[in-house]
Amino acid sequence: MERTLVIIKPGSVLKKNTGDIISRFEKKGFNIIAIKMIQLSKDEAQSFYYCHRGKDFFKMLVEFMISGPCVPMVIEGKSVIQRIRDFIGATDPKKAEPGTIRADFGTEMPKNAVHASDSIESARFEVNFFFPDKAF
Ligand code: 3AN
Repeated sequence: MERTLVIIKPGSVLKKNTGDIISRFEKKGFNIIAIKMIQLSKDEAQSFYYCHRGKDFFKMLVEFMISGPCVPMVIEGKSVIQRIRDFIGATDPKKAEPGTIRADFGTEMPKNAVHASDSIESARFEVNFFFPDKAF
């Protein structure tokens, strides 16, 4: 069993796609074990994306992530980290496979609808970041 952290990004919340995106995960059979809506501060967004510090898109990414509320959630299941990555599609919505969440709800980077952990290490950090009681 694994846990992974998914964030419905501010652009999706603003466009009122939150319910539709949650529904996609549920209809696929994924188990959401924690969920909340929060407004990230600049410090929090910078800490969450610390691995991208120094990259040319870092400032744009942080500004976007604090532009409105977002909806982080923990999903639990067998091999769920990779399965969720496959399910949401490629980072760039224009390259994401048709039918994936990023293809259907994203526009361009960083407005790619959702975030999902990309490894066990990042999932541990990211789940603990938003939901310390679900740390693993
Ligand atoms: P992923 O979210 O698929 O793991 P990463 O880790 O490469 O992708 O990127 C982290 C976030 O930074 C992504 N959500 C993406 O929207 C944003 N990002 C990545 N590359 C760019 C870019 N060239 N311009 C703007 N935003 C970017």
